[in-house]
Amino acid sequence: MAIKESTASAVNAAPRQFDAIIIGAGFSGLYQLHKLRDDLGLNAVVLEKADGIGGTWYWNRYPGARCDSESYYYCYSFNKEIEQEWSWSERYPEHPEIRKYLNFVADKLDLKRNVSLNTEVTSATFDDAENIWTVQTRSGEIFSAPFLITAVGCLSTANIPKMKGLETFEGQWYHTGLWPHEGVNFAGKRVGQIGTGSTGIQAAPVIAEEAKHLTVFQRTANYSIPARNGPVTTEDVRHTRENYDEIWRLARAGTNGHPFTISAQSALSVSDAERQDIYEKAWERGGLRFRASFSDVLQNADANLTASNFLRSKIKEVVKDPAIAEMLTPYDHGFATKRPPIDSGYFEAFNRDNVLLVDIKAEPIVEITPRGIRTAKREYELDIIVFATGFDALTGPLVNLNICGSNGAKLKDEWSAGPRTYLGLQSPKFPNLFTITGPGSPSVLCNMPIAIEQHVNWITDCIRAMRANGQKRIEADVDSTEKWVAHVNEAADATLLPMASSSWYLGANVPGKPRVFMPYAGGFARYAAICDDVAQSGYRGFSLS
Ligand code: NA7
Repeated sequence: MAIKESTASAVNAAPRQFDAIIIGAGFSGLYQLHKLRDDLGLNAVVLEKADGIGGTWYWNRYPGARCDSESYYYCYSFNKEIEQEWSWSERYPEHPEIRKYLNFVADKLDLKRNVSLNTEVTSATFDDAENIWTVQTRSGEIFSAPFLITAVGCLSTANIPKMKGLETFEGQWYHTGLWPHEGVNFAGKRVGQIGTGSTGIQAAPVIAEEAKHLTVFQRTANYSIPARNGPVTTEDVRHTRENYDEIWRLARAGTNGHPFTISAQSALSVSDAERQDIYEKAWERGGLRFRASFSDVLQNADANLTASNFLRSKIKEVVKDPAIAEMLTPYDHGFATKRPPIDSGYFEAFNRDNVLLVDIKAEPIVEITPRGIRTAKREYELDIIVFATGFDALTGPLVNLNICGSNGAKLKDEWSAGPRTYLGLQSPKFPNLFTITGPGSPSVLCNMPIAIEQHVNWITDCIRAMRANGQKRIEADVDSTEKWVAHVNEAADATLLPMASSSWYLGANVPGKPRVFMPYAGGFARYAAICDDVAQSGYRGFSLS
Protein backbone atom coordinates (compact mmCIF):
# COMPACT_ATOMS: atom_id res chain seq x y z
CA MET A 1 0.00 0.00 0.00
CA ALA A 2 1.48 3.29 -1.09
CA ILE A 3 -0.18 5.39 1.59
CA LYS A 4 1.78 5.38 4.80
CA GLU A 5 -0.10 4.80 8.01
CA SER A 6 0.80 6.23 11.36
CA THR A 7 1.31 3.50 13.94
CA ALA A 8 1.21 3.45 17.70
CA SER A 9 4.70 1.89 17.70
CA ALA A 10 6.00 5.25 16.56
CA VAL A 11 5.19 6.80 19.95
CA ASN A 12 7.78 9.38 20.93
CA ALA A 13 10.07 8.54 18.05
CA ALA A 14 12.59 11.21 16.99
CA PRO A 15 11.05 14.00 14.89
CA ARG A 16 10.72 13.18 11.24
CA GLN A 17 12.10 16.17 9.40
CA PHE A 18 10.54 17.67 6.30
CA ASP A 19 10.75 20.90 4.33
CA ALA A 20 7.01 21.43 4.71
CA ILE A 21 4.16 19.85 6.63
CA ILE A 22 0.64 20.09 5.25
CA ILE A 23 -2.30 19.22 7.48
CA GLY A 24 -5.28 17.73 5.64
CA ALA A 25 -5.69 15.65 2.48
CA GLY A 26 -8.66 17.28 0.80
CA PHE A 27 -8.66 19.44 -2.33
CA SER A 28 -6.25 21.94 -0.77
CA GLY A 29 -3.75 19.63 0.91
CA LEU A 30 -3.38 17.42 -2.15
CA TYR A 31 -2.75 20.33 -4.50
CA GLN A 32 -0.36 21.95 -2.01
CA LEU A 33 1.61 18.71 -1.84
CA HIS A 34 1.81 18.55 -5.62
CA LYS A 35 3.05 22.13 -5.89
CA LEU A 36 5.65 21.93 -3.14
CA ARG A 37 6.93 18.50 -4.07
CA ASP A 38 6.73 18.59 -7.85
CA ASP A 39 7.31 22.29 -8.59
CA LEU A 40 9.70 23.26 -5.80
CA GLY A 41 11.24 19.85 -5.17
CA LEU A 42 10.54 20.04 -1.43
CA ASN A 43 10.33 17.09 0.88
CA ALA A 44 6.70 17.62 1.91
CA VAL A 45 4.28 15.44 3.81
CA VAL A 46 0.52 15.56 4.28
CA LEU A 47 -0.79 14.51 7.68
CA GLU A 48 -4.39 13.34 7.53
CA LYS A 49 -6.58 12.29 10.43
CA ALA A 50 -8.87 10.09 8.33
CA ASP A 51 -8.04 6.72 6.83
CA GLY A 52 -8.59 8.04 3.33
CA ILE A 53 -8.16 11.21 1.33
CA GLY A 54 -11.07 13.54 0.50
CA GLY A 55 -11.25 16.06 3.34
CA THR A 56 -14.80 17.39 3.66
CA TRP A 57 -15.96 14.69 1.29
CA TYR A 58 -14.39 11.95 3.33
CA TRP A 59 -16.61 12.86 6.28
CA ASN A 60 -19.82 14.18 4.73
CA ARG A 61 -21.56 11.01 3.51
CA TYR A 62 -25.08 11.79 4.74
CA PRO A 63 -28.05 10.96 2.49
CA GLY A 64 -28.25 13.41 -0.38
CA ALA A 65 -24.73 14.84 0.20
CA ARG A 66 -23.59 16.47 -2.99
CA CYS A 67 -21.81 19.63 -4.00
CA ASP A 68 -23.77 22.83 -4.67
CA SER A 69 -21.21 23.98 -7.25
CA GLU A 70 -21.67 22.33 -10.64
CA SER A 71 -19.35 19.45 -11.34
CA TYR A 72 -17.67 20.89 -14.44
CA TYR A 73 -16.15 23.63 -12.30
CA TYR A 74 -15.98 21.90 -8.92
CA CYS A 75 -12.58 20.50 -9.82
CA TYR A 76 -8.96 21.47 -10.31
CA SER A 77 -7.99 23.73 -13.16
CA PHE A 78 -4.21 23.34 -13.02
CA ASN A 79 -3.79 20.23 -15.13
CA LYS A 80 -5.04 19.92 -18.69
CA GLU A 81 -4.68 16.14 -18.76
CA ILE A 82 -6.90 15.73 -15.71
CA GLU A 83 -9.44 18.05 -17.34
CA GLN A 84 -9.48 15.98 -20.51
CA GLU A 85 -9.45 12.55 -18.87
CA TRP A 86 -12.01 12.98 -16.11
CA SER A 87 -15.73 13.20 -16.74
CA TRP A 88 -18.49 13.77 -14.21
CA SER A 89 -21.76 11.88 -14.31
CA GLU A 90 -24.12 14.45 -12.77
CA ARG A 91 -24.63 18.20 -12.83
CA TYR A 92 -23.93 18.29 -9.07
CA PRO A 93 -21.45 15.63 -8.00
CA GLU A 94 -22.47 13.30 -5.19
CA HIS A 95 -19.97 12.63 -2.40
CA PRO A 96 -18.67 9.23 -3.65
CA GLU A 97 -17.94 10.68 -7.07
CA ILE A 98 -15.97 13.58 -5.56
CA ARG A 99 -13.88 11.10 -3.56
CA LYS A 100 -13.37 9.08 -6.73
CA TYR A 101 -12.20 12.23 -8.51
CA LEU A 102 -9.74 13.15 -5.75
CA ASN A 103 -8.39 9.60 -5.73
CA PHE A 104 -8.04 9.76 -9.52
CA VAL A 105 -6.04 12.98 -9.23
CA ALA A 106 -3.94 11.67 -6.33
CA ASP A 107 -3.11 8.48 -8.27
CA LYS A 108 -2.38 10.32 -11.48
CA LEU A 109 0.06 12.66 -9.71
CA ASP A 110 1.36 9.89 -7.44
CA LEU A 111 0.52 11.92 -4.35
CA LYS A 112 -0.47 9.16 -1.94
CA ARG A 113 3.10 8.12 -1.17
CA ASN A 114 3.54 11.40 0.68
CA VAL A 115 0.26 11.27 2.58
CA SER A 116 0.28 9.86 6.08
CA LEU A 117 -3.23 8.65 6.91
CA ASN A 118 -4.64 7.98 10.37
CA THR A 119 -2.38 10.78 11.53
CA GLU A 120 -4.29 13.25 13.64
CA VAL A 121 -2.40 16.40 14.54
CA THR A 122 -2.88 17.28 18.18
CA SER A 123 -0.51 20.24 18.46
CA ALA A 124 1.90 22.41 16.50
CA THR A 125 4.60 24.48 18.16
CA PHE A 126 7.00 27.02 16.67
CA ASP A 127 10.63 27.24 17.71
CA ASP A 128 11.78 30.86 17.38
CA ALA A 129 15.48 30.07 17.53
CA GLU A 130 15.38 27.50 14.75
CA ASN A 131 12.37 28.78 12.77
CA ILE A 132 10.95 25.28 12.85
CA TRP A 133 7.45 23.97 13.43
CA THR A 134 7.10 20.78 15.44
CA VAL A 135 3.91 18.88 15.03
CA GLN A 136 2.69 16.16 17.35
CA THR A 137 0.12 13.53 16.45
CA ARG A 138 -2.44 11.54 18.43
CA SER A 139 -0.20 8.45 18.32
CA GLY A 140 2.79 10.44 19.61
CA GLU A 141 4.66 10.82 16.37
CA ILE A 142 6.60 14.04 15.90
CA PHE A 143 7.14 15.81 12.59
CA SER A 144 9.14 18.97 12.05
CA ALA A 145 9.56 21.43 9.19
CA PRO A 146 10.29 25.10 8.58
CA PHE A 147 6.88 25.56 6.94
CA LEU A 148 3.49 24.48 8.22
CA ILE A 149 0.42 24.73 5.99
CA THR A 150 -3.04 24.08 7.31
CA ALA A 151 -5.34 22.62 4.68
CA VAL A 152 -8.00 21.59 7.14
CA GLY A 153 -11.07 22.93 5.35
CA CYS A 154 -13.63 25.45 6.51
CA LEU A 155 -16.42 23.07 7.45
CA SER A 156 -14.74 20.20 9.23
CA THR A 157 -15.51 20.69 12.92
CA ALA A 158 -18.98 19.31 13.59
CA ASN A 159 -21.30 21.49 15.65
CA ILE A 160 -23.18 19.05 17.87
CA PRO A 161 -25.45 21.09 20.13
CA LYS A 162 -25.25 20.26 23.80
CA MET A 163 -28.79 19.08 24.35
CA LYS A 164 -29.88 17.92 27.73
CA GLY A 165 -30.48 14.17 27.88
CA LEU A 166 -28.76 13.19 24.62
CA GLU A 167 -26.82 10.49 26.48
CA THR A 168 -30.12 8.94 27.60
CA PHE A 169 -31.49 8.50 24.08
CA GLU A 170 -32.11 4.83 23.41
CA GLY A 171 -32.07 5.10 19.63
CA GLN A 172 -29.17 6.06 17.36
CA TRP A 173 -28.00 9.58 16.66
CA TYR A 174 -25.64 10.94 14.03
CA HIS A 175 -24.13 14.24 12.91
CA THR A 176 -24.24 14.63 9.14
CA GLY A 177 -20.58 15.65 9.01
CA LEU A 178 -19.47 12.45 10.77
CA TRP A 179 -21.67 10.04 8.89
CA PRO A 180 -21.02 6.28 9.24
CA HIS A 181 -19.32 4.85 6.17
CA GLU A 182 -21.61 1.83 6.14
CA GLY A 183 -24.61 4.17 5.88
CA VAL A 184 -27.69 4.27 8.07
CA ASN A 185 -30.71 2.08 7.41
CA PHE A 186 -33.79 4.26 7.82
CA ALA A 187 -36.28 1.60 6.67
CA GLY A 188 -39.19 1.34 9.10
CA LYS A 189 -37.67 3.99 11.40
CA ARG A 190 -39.03 7.19 12.92
CA VAL A 191 -36.41 9.81 12.25
CA GLY A 192 -35.97 13.27 13.76
CA GLN A 193 -33.80 15.75 11.89
CA ILE A 194 -32.56 18.90 13.60
CA GLY A 195 -31.36 21.63 11.24
CA THR A 196 -32.48 23.07 7.93
CA GLY A 197 -29.30 24.53 6.43
CA SER A 198 -27.83 23.33 3.14
CA THR A 199 -27.19 19.92 4.66
CA GLY A 200 -30.61 19.41 6.21
CA ILE A 201 -32.26 20.60 3.02
CA GLN A 202 -30.32 18.00 1.02
CA ALA A 203 -30.91 15.22 3.53
CA ALA A 204 -34.60 15.60 4.40
CA PRO A 205 -36.14 14.52 1.06
CA VAL A 206 -33.87 11.47 0.84
CA ILE A 207 -34.54 10.42 4.43
CA ALA A 208 -38.28 10.99 3.89
CA GLU A 209 -38.21 8.50 1.00
CA GLU A 210 -36.49 5.83 3.06
CA ALA A 211 -37.85 6.25 6.56
CA LYS A 212 -41.21 5.30 8.01
CA HIS A 213 -41.56 8.83 9.33
CA LEU A 214 -39.50 12.02 9.40
CA THR A 215 -39.91 14.91 11.81
CA VAL A 216 -37.96 18.03 10.83
CA PHE A 217 -37.14 20.32 13.75
CA GLN A 218 -36.68 23.76 12.23
CA ARG A 219 -35.14 26.67 14.12
CA THR A 220 -34.83 29.07 11.21
CA ALA A 221 -36.80 28.74 7.99
CA ASN A 222 -34.61 28.88 4.90
CA TYR A 223 -34.83 29.85 1.25
CA SER A 224 -33.85 27.23 -1.29
CA ILE A 225 -33.47 27.12 -5.04
CA PRO A 226 -34.14 23.88 -6.94
CA ALA A 227 -30.81 22.34 -7.97
CA ARG A 228 -32.27 20.75 -11.13
CA ASN A 229 -29.74 17.99 -10.89
CA GLY A 230 -29.47 15.56 -13.79
CA PRO A 231 -27.05 13.46 -15.78
CA VAL A 232 -24.17 15.06 -17.66
CA THR A 233 -24.44 14.14 -21.34
CA THR A 234 -21.61 13.23 -23.70
CA GLU A 235 -22.30 16.53 -25.44
CA ASP A 236 -21.91 18.42 -22.12
CA VAL A 237 -18.58 16.70 -21.49
CA ARG A 238 -17.33 17.55 -24.97
CA HIS A 239 -18.42 21.15 -24.62
CA THR A 240 -16.77 21.53 -21.21
CA ARG A 241 -13.50 19.97 -22.36
CA GLU A 242 -13.36 22.25 -25.38
CA ASN A 243 -14.07 25.35 -23.33
CA TYR A 244 -12.07 24.91 -20.18
CA ASP A 245 -9.86 27.94 -20.76
CA GLU A 246 -12.87 30.22 -20.97
CA ILE A 247 -14.61 28.49 -18.04
CA TRP A 248 -11.62 29.15 -15.76
CA ARG A 249 -11.14 32.68 -17.07
CA LEU A 250 -14.73 33.50 -16.18
CA ALA A 251 -14.51 31.79 -12.80
CA ARG A 252 -11.40 33.75 -11.80
CA ALA A 253 -12.79 37.04 -13.06
CA GLY A 254 -15.90 36.87 -10.90
CA THR A 255 -17.06 37.44 -7.36
CA ASN A 256 -17.70 33.86 -6.27
CA GLY A 257 -15.38 31.75 -8.42
CA HIS A 258 -18.26 30.51 -10.57
CA PRO A 259 -17.92 30.62 -14.36
CA PHE A 260 -20.84 32.93 -14.89
CA THR A 261 -21.22 36.66 -14.52
CA ILE A 262 -23.55 38.46 -12.17
CA SER A 263 -26.08 40.47 -14.17
CA ALA A 264 -25.16 44.13 -14.58
CA GLN A 265 -28.71 45.38 -14.07
CA SER A 266 -30.36 46.34 -10.81
CA ALA A 267 -33.44 44.42 -9.71
CA LEU A 268 -35.05 47.83 -9.26
CA SER A 269 -34.32 49.03 -12.79
CA VAL A 270 -36.79 46.72 -14.54
CA SER A 271 -40.57 46.45 -14.58
CA ASP A 272 -42.31 44.02 -12.23
CA ALA A 273 -43.19 41.76 -15.15
CA GLU A 274 -39.65 41.74 -16.48
CA ARG A 275 -38.21 41.00 -13.04
CA GLN A 276 -40.67 38.18 -12.50
CA ASP A 277 -39.71 36.71 -15.85
CA ILE A 278 -35.98 36.87 -15.02
CA TYR A 279 -36.53 35.19 -11.65
CA GLU A 280 -38.78 32.52 -13.22
CA LYS A 281 -36.09 31.65 -15.75
CA ALA A 282 -33.42 31.53 -13.04
CA TRP A 283 -35.70 29.33 -10.94
CA GLU A 284 -36.19 26.96 -13.88
CA ARG A 285 -32.46 26.83 -14.61
CA GLY A 286 -31.83 26.16 -10.91
CA GLY A 287 -28.74 26.33 -8.74
CA LEU A 288 -26.70 29.07 -7.09
CA ARG A 289 -26.79 31.11 -10.26
CA PHE A 290 -30.18 32.39 -9.15
CA ARG A 291 -28.18 34.77 -6.92
CA ALA A 292 -26.67 36.34 -10.06
CA SER A 293 -30.04 37.35 -11.54
CA PHE A 294 -29.43 41.00 -10.68
CA SER A 295 -26.43 43.11 -9.72
CA ASP A 296 -27.71 44.23 -6.34
CA VAL A 297 -29.44 41.25 -4.73
CA LEU A 298 -26.77 41.25 -2.04
CA GLN A 299 -26.15 44.97 -1.92
CA ASN A 300 -29.51 46.68 -1.77
CA ALA A 301 -32.23 45.75 0.71
CA ASP A 302 -35.06 46.65 -1.67
CA ALA A 303 -33.51 44.63 -4.48
CA ASN A 304 -32.99 41.75 -2.08
CA LEU A 305 -36.62 41.91 -1.06
CA THR A 306 -37.70 41.25 -4.64
CA ALA A 307 -35.71 37.98 -4.65
CA SER A 308 -36.86 37.05 -1.15
CA ASN A 309 -40.49 37.67 -2.04
CA PHE A 310 -40.22 35.66 -5.24
CA LEU A 311 -38.81 32.69 -3.32
CA ARG A 312 -41.39 33.05 -0.55
CA SER A 313 -44.12 32.83 -3.16
CA LYS A 314 -42.53 29.67 -4.58
CA ILE A 315 -42.68 27.97 -1.18
CA LYS A 316 -46.39 28.74 -1.06
CA GLU A 317 -46.82 27.37 -4.58
CA VAL A 318 -45.02 24.11 -3.82
CA VAL A 319 -46.22 23.31 -0.30
CA LYS A 320 -49.89 22.30 -0.33
CA ASP A 321 -50.79 22.97 3.30
CA PRO A 322 -50.79 26.78 3.73
CA ALA A 323 -49.97 26.57 7.45
CA ILE A 324 -46.90 24.44 6.76
CA ALA A 325 -45.90 26.66 3.86
CA GLU A 326 -46.06 29.63 6.20
CA MET A 327 -43.87 27.87 8.78
CA LEU A 328 -41.34 27.10 6.05
CA THR A 329 -41.21 30.69 4.83
CA PRO A 330 -38.24 32.75 6.06
CA TYR A 331 -38.93 36.28 7.22
CA ASP A 332 -36.01 36.92 9.55
CA HIS A 333 -33.35 37.32 6.84
CA GLY A 334 -33.11 38.21 3.20
CA PHE A 335 -32.32 35.69 0.48
CA ALA A 336 -28.61 34.74 0.27
CA THR A 337 -27.60 36.78 3.31
CA LYS A 338 -27.08 33.32 4.78
CA ARG A 339 -25.50 30.71 2.50
CA PRO A 340 -28.38 29.80 0.15
CA PRO A 341 -29.08 26.09 -0.08
CA ILE A 342 -30.10 24.40 -3.31
CA ASP A 343 -32.33 21.36 -3.16
CA SER A 344 -33.83 18.36 -4.85
CA GLY A 345 -37.41 18.17 -3.62
CA TYR A 346 -37.02 19.80 -0.19
CA PHE A 347 -40.26 21.76 -0.01
CA GLU A 348 -42.07 18.98 -1.89
CA ALA A 349 -41.11 16.57 0.93
CA PHE A 350 -43.50 18.42 3.25
CA ASN A 351 -46.40 17.32 1.03
CA ARG A 352 -45.73 13.71 2.03
CA ASP A 353 -47.89 12.01 4.66
CA ASN A 354 -44.82 10.75 6.51
CA VAL A 355 -43.16 14.15 7.04
CA LEU A 356 -43.90 16.50 9.92
CA LEU A 357 -42.48 19.99 10.48
CA VAL A 358 -41.90 21.29 14.00
CA ASP A 359 -41.09 24.96 14.55
CA ILE A 360 -38.71 24.90 17.49
CA LYS A 361 -38.84 28.63 17.91
CA ALA A 362 -42.53 28.25 18.74
CA GLU A 363 -42.01 25.04 20.75
CA PRO A 364 -38.35 24.90 21.81
CA ILE A 365 -36.60 21.61 22.37
CA VAL A 366 -36.51 21.06 26.12
CA GLU A 367 -34.58 17.81 26.22
CA ILE A 368 -33.76 14.56 24.53
CA THR A 369 -35.47 11.70 26.29
CA PRO A 370 -34.80 7.95 26.07
CA ARG A 371 -37.66 7.78 23.56
CA GLY A 372 -37.12 10.88 21.46
CA ILE A 373 -37.23 14.67 21.61
CA ARG A 374 -39.37 16.62 24.06
CA THR A 375 -40.32 20.15 23.08
CA ALA A 376 -42.15 22.69 25.20
CA LYS A 377 -45.37 21.20 23.76
CA ARG A 378 -44.95 17.41 23.55
CA GLU A 379 -42.65 14.42 23.16
CA TYR A 380 -41.81 13.17 19.65
CA GLU A 381 -40.95 9.46 19.67
CA LEU A 382 -37.96 8.67 17.49
CA ASP A 383 -35.66 5.79 16.59
CA ILE A 384 -32.97 7.93 14.99
CA ILE A 385 -31.91 11.57 15.48
CA VAL A 386 -29.96 13.28 12.69
CA PHE A 387 -28.07 16.41 13.67
CA ALA A 388 -27.81 18.52 10.52
CA THR A 389 -26.58 21.32 12.75
CA GLY A 390 -23.58 22.48 10.79
CA PHE A 391 -20.05 23.29 11.79
CA ASP A 392 -17.84 25.47 13.92
CA ALA A 393 -16.89 27.01 10.60
CA LEU A 394 -13.57 28.48 9.48
CA THR A 395 -11.91 29.04 12.86
CA GLY A 396 -12.96 25.77 14.58
CA PRO A 397 -10.67 23.43 12.61
CA LEU A 398 -7.68 25.79 13.12
CA VAL A 399 -8.14 26.56 16.79
CA ASN A 400 -8.56 22.85 17.52
CA LEU A 401 -5.05 22.16 16.24
CA ASN A 402 -3.55 23.68 19.42
CA ILE A 403 -1.23 25.94 17.52
CA CYS A 404 1.45 27.64 19.59
CA GLY A 405 3.47 30.28 17.74
CA SER A 406 6.25 32.73 18.45
CA ASN A 407 7.07 33.22 22.17
CA GLY A 408 4.38 30.77 23.18
CA ALA A 409 1.45 32.71 21.62
CA LYS A 410 -1.60 30.47 21.32
CA LEU A 411 -3.84 30.81 18.27
CA LYS A 412 -6.84 30.09 20.49
CA ASP A 413 -6.05 33.16 22.64
CA GLU A 414 -5.02 35.39 19.76
CA TRP A 415 -8.37 34.70 18.08
CA SER A 416 -10.52 34.75 21.20
CA ALA A 417 -12.36 37.85 19.97
CA GLY A 418 -12.46 36.60 16.37
CA PRO A 419 -9.92 35.63 13.73
CA ARG A 420 -7.16 38.15 12.94
CA THR A 421 -5.38 37.46 9.70
CA TYR A 422 -3.50 39.26 6.99
CA LEU A 423 -5.12 38.26 3.66
CA GLY A 424 -6.50 35.20 5.43
CA LEU A 425 -3.11 33.63 4.81
CA GLN A 426 -1.15 34.39 7.97
CA SER A 427 -1.52 35.74 11.49
CA PRO A 428 1.02 37.79 13.47
CA LYS A 429 2.97 35.66 15.99
CA PHE A 430 2.64 32.58 13.78
CA PRO A 431 5.63 32.77 11.44
CA ASN A 432 5.92 30.34 8.53
CA LEU A 433 2.36 29.14 9.12
CA PHE A 434 0.08 29.48 6.11
CA THR A 435 -3.63 28.75 6.05
CA ILE A 436 -5.44 27.70 2.91
CA THR A 437 -8.90 29.27 2.61
CA GLY A 438 -8.87 30.55 6.17
CA PRO A 439 -10.98 33.34 7.68
CA GLY A 440 -10.28 36.69 6.06
CA SER A 441 -10.14 35.17 2.58
CA PRO A 442 -13.03 34.55 0.12
CA SER A 443 -13.08 30.85 1.10
CA VAL A 444 -16.68 29.79 1.71
CA LEU A 445 -18.09 32.65 -0.37
CA CYS A 446 -16.31 31.14 -3.35
CA ASN A 447 -16.37 27.98 -5.42
CA MET A 448 -13.79 26.23 -3.25
CA PRO A 449 -11.37 24.73 -5.82
CA ILE A 450 -10.85 28.19 -7.33
CA ALA A 451 -10.14 29.74 -3.92
CA ILE A 452 -7.88 26.81 -3.01
CA GLU A 453 -5.78 26.97 -6.17
CA GLN A 454 -5.23 30.70 -5.76
CA HIS A 455 -4.03 30.25 -2.18
CA VAL A 456 -1.84 27.26 -2.93
CA ASN A 457 -0.21 29.04 -5.87
CA TRP A 458 0.42 32.14 -3.75
CA ILE A 459 1.91 30.15 -0.86
CA THR A 460 4.09 28.14 -3.23
CA ASP A 461 5.38 31.29 -4.93
CA CYS A 462 6.07 32.84 -1.53
CA ILE A 463 8.11 29.85 -0.36
CA ARG A 464 9.91 29.76 -3.70
CA ALA A 465 10.82 33.45 -3.36
CA MET A 466 11.98 32.99 0.22
CA ARG A 467 14.24 30.11 -0.73
CA ALA A 468 15.65 32.05 -3.66
CA ASN A 469 16.43 34.98 -1.36
CA GLY A 470 17.80 32.86 1.45
CA GLN A 471 14.99 33.95 3.79
CA LYS A 472 13.90 31.61 6.53
CA ARG A 473 11.05 33.38 8.25
CA ILE A 474 7.91 35.19 7.16
CA GLU A 475 5.41 36.73 9.54
CA ALA A 476 2.40 38.96 9.02
CA ASP A 477 2.84 42.43 10.52
CA VAL A 478 0.41 43.60 13.19
CA ASP A 479 -0.29 46.79 11.26
CA SER A 480 -1.12 45.11 7.99
CA THR A 481 -3.28 42.61 9.88
CA GLU A 482 -5.24 45.34 11.63
CA LYS A 483 -5.83 47.03 8.30
CA TRP A 484 -6.86 43.77 6.67
CA VAL A 485 -9.31 42.91 9.45
CA ALA A 486 -10.82 46.39 9.03
CA HIS A 487 -11.02 45.86 5.28
CA VAL A 488 -12.73 42.47 5.73
CA ASN A 489 -15.36 44.18 7.89
CA GLU A 490 -15.71 47.02 5.43
CA ALA A 491 -16.17 44.56 2.55
CA ALA A 492 -18.84 42.68 4.50
CA ASP A 493 -20.58 45.93 5.46
CA ALA A 494 -20.81 46.90 1.80
CA THR A 495 -23.14 43.90 1.40
CA LEU A 496 -26.25 42.67 3.19
CA LEU A 497 -24.39 39.59 4.46
CA PRO A 498 -23.84 40.74 8.06
CA MET A 499 -27.59 41.33 8.42
CA ALA A 500 -28.46 37.65 8.80
CA SER A 501 -28.06 37.40 12.53
CA SER A 502 -28.18 33.57 12.61
CA SER A 503 -25.55 33.09 9.91
CA TRP A 504 -22.61 30.77 10.40
CA TYR A 505 -20.54 33.28 8.41
CA LEU A 506 -20.79 35.33 11.63
CA GLY A 507 -20.20 32.40 13.94
CA ALA A 508 -23.76 32.79 15.21
CA ASN A 509 -24.53 29.05 15.09
CA VAL A 510 -22.02 28.15 17.80
CA PRO A 511 -22.95 29.31 21.31
CA GLY A 512 -20.24 31.56 22.76
CA LYS A 513 -18.41 32.07 19.45
CA PRO A 514 -17.51 35.73 18.80
CA ARG A 515 -19.81 37.40 16.25
CA VAL A 516 -17.36 38.43 13.56
CA PHE A 517 -17.99 38.23 9.84
CA MET A 518 -15.27 35.76 8.86
CA PRO A 519 -14.94 35.34 5.07
CA TYR A 520 -13.76 38.13 2.77
CA ALA A 521 -16.80 39.46 0.90
CA GLY A 522 -14.98 41.82 -1.46
CA GLY A 523 -15.07 39.28 -4.29
CA PHE A 524 -12.63 36.66 -5.50
CA ALA A 525 -11.12 38.62 -8.41
CA ARG A 526 -10.49 41.68 -6.27
CA TYR A 527 -8.97 39.54 -3.52
CA ALA A 528 -6.68 37.67 -5.91
CA ALA A 529 -5.48 40.97 -7.39
CA ILE A 530 -4.62 42.26 -3.88
CA CYS A 531 -2.68 39.07 -3.12
CA ASP A 532 -0.79 39.31 -6.43
CA ASP A 533 0.05 42.92 -5.75
CA VAL A 534 1.35 42.10 -2.27
CA ALA A 535 3.57 39.36 -3.73
CA GLN A 536 4.86 41.61 -6.51
CA SER A 537 5.72 44.32 -4.01
CA GLY A 538 8.07 41.91 -2.27
CA TYR A 539 5.44 40.75 0.26
CA ARG A 540 4.32 44.10 1.61
CA GLY A 541 2.83 43.76 5.09
CA PHE A 542 4.94 40.73 5.99
CA SER A 543 8.30 40.73 7.76
CA LEU A 544 10.84 38.50 6.08
CA SER A 545 14.21 37.59 7.48
P1 NA7 B 1 -25.76 25.30 8.63
O1 NA7 B 1 -25.98 26.04 7.39
O2 NA7 B 1 -25.01 25.97 9.74
O3 NA7 B 1 -27.16 24.80 9.15
C1 NA7 B 1 -27.32 24.23 10.44
C2 NA7 B 1 -28.77 24.13 10.76
O4 NA7 B 1 -28.89 23.59 12.07
C3 NA7 B 1 -29.48 25.47 10.77
O5 NA7 B 1 -30.79 25.28 10.35
C4 NA7 B 1 -29.42 25.85 12.26
O6 NA7 B 1 -30.42 26.73 12.64
C5 NA7 B 1 -29.63 24.50 12.89
N1 NA7 B 1 -29.11 24.43 14.24
C6 NA7 B 1 -27.85 24.63 14.65
N2 NA7 B 1 -27.75 24.48 15.98
C7 NA7 B 1 -29.00 24.18 16.41
C8 NA7 B 1 -29.55 23.93 17.68
N3 NA7 B 1 -28.80 23.97 18.78
N4 NA7 B 1 -30.86 23.65 17.76
C9 NA7 B 1 -31.61 23.62 16.65
N5 NA7 B 1 -31.16 23.87 15.42
C10 NA7 B 1 -29.86 24.15 15.30
O7 NA7 B 1 -24.95 23.93 8.36
P2 NA7 B 1 -25.07 22.97 7.12
O8 NA7 B 1 -24.33 21.74 7.45
O9 NA7 B 1 -26.46 22.83 6.69
O10 NA7 B 1 -24.35 23.74 5.98
C11 NA7 B 1 -23.02 24.22 6.16
C12 NA7 B 1 -22.43 24.56 4.83
O11 NA7 B 1 -22.00 23.40 4.16
C13 NA7 B 1 -23.35 25.18 3.83
O12 NA7 B 1 -23.68 26.48 4.10
C14 NA7 B 1 -22.60 24.98 2.56
O13 NA7 B 1 -21.58 25.95 2.43
C15 NA7 B 1 -22.01 23.63 2.74
P3 NA7 B 1 -30.14 28.33 12.60
O14 NA7 B 1 -30.20 28.71 11.15
O15 NA7 B 1 -28.74 28.53 13.17
O16 NA7 B 1 -31.19 28.91 13.42
